[in-house]
Amino acid sequence: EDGLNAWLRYARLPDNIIRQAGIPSSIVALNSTETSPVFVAGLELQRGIKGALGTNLDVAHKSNKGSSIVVGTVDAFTATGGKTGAPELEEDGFWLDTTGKTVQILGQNERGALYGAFEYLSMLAQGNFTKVAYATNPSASIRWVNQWDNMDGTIERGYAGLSIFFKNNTTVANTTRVAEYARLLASIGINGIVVNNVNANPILLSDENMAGLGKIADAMRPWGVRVGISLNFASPQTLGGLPTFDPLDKSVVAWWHDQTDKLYKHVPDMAGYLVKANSEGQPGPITYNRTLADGANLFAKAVKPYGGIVMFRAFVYDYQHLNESNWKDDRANAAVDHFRDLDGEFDDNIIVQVKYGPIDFQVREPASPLFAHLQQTSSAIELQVSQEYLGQQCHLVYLAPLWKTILDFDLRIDGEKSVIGEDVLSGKRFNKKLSGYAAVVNVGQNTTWLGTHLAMSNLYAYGRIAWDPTVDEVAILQDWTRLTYGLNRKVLDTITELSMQSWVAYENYTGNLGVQTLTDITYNHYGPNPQSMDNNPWGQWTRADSDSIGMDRTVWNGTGFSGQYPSEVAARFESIETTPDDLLLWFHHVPYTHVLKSGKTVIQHFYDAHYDGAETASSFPRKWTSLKGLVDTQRFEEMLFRLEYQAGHAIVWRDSIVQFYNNVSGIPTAAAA
Ligand code: BDP
Repeated sequence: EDGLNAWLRYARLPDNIIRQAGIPSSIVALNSTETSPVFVAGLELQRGIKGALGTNLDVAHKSNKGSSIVVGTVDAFTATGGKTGAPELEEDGFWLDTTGKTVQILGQNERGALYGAFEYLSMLAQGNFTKVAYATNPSASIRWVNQWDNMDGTIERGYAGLSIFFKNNTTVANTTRVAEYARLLASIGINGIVVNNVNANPILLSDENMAGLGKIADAMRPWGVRVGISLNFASPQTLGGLPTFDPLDKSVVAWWHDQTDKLYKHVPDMAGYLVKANSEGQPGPITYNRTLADGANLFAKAVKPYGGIVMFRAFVYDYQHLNESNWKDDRANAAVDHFRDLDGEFDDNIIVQVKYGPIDFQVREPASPLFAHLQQTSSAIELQVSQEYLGQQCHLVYLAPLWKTILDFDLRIDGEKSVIGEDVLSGKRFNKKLSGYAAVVNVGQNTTWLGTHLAMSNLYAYGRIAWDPTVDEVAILQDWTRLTYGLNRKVLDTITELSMQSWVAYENYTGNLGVQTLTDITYNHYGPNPQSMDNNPWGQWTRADSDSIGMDRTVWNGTGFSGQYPSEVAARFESIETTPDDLLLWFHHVPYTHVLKSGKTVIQHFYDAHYDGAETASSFPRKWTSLKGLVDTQRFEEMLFRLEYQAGHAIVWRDSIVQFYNNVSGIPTAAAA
């Protein structure tokens, strides 16, 4: 198996399990045209049941007398006289009832019905025939992925080959993989995708490419996935030939409205725009002394008549002006500094998209404090399924536990419970309809989608978490494992063990105590390079010297970052005593000999953790080898190759970091002393 079917394999279940299934004898997809999600849901049910249970069911479009699996909207079902226990559902939600003669899969809308079909199939494919009757609604309305695909077909921070969307500065003619990707996304409840890189090329707005976007949207629409695009702020000038791209200039406003009108002719249900402005060399409104809100509102007004939205990124910082020798300089402050005073200035169809931590997808970061400042503005979190700083899919790192540290974090805004996933991103805390999730997912042409088989648990987990951030990270990992590798207990236990150890191990061998991932920061973000973590213009600094290490981000003595949190949280991080060990060096600058809560010194923790992490990674190939014969040969061999590589690279990491800090501090390890 080459991985192309990911978790939608529908592999035949063992006969003794199939015998317990008791599946109705037909499928009814209510009121559906051939490109509608309900029709697609009917075909998917047919495909999945044939695959997992070996039974061929017809798909009809009207209710019949016999027992059936009915999929459709609640409205369509009740309009034909159907009786259901479904409660009032929210957008994209569904009701699944397998208790009666008829299995009811009823969505609030067609997309919800499709999600219900996938959920039912997920149960069947895991050999779970329990009778259930429940409704489920997504935690948030925005559940998107962002591709960082370039128009020439390369992918920024992509580790799985070339783009499935673009080639030679235009869109691909064959959209087979695009549709297959949409199917994967739909199966985990993702309802939107931005197809091009945030570092956007204006050429996407050529007539030919707009037509191509139309084809991409056509391929994804049946799966309920709406397409959006990233914009380059300077396009009116670089593509449109105007003398300016000032967002308040009338000709610029007219140009963007015109482009938007044209786009909606090709993609009538376009989800909207994603904008990276005034960051890392990208143009933006600040160039003209306009505010970020002025810039965002321009696009918001253009898409508003079409029901579109604007995802405006909070990842705004100006690396040219960061200065490591200025003790107070701190890139972590940038997002709140830029957006704090703009709360209330954004149109209501704008969502500020905030990276989970204040720096940049590091192995450990505190949650972004910006969520506490966006009270009148909608917000979404940006996660990264692509493991840019986290081993680039050459290392197994199951990311759900990392994401949960952020999503489960209580910001205590105004002294009230304000858990990021449950309260803030759900829109409940500040009463927002638009809010949610975006994840950078750089799938490519490789048949494994992400470059390696086990990395796909991250994509799966992302969708499940965006649907319900309170979900258990082990439970979803195990659903994924059964769907991807079958029901064997040993396979399940081994993949669970490896995955659940993987983030901890990676943190141990790459950067401890909140010091950040000690990787090469200059460009490729891969492999150990602790010396690059100081004296660089990107503001990712450890501030290590011969006696001490860590960024002092306190208000009383440091960069003031801890003061960006609501008072209860700020007080906790302000003091060394109440800062947890795993974020100590994020918030404080301490001697290497500082004693942690664990009783170890900082430097000894560094040494030990690097040995522990490398040791754990070195056990991965051995444990995986025990699955020989239980996992098909191709996926077994390809994964073993990666895990062996990881075990070796973890030693490179261990020795580089240990030696580096041994040289810098002059302190031998306790074992050597
Ligand atoms: C950094 C990446 C860079 C992205 C940037 C962003 O290294 O390639 O363009 O984030 O998110 O992590 O805009």
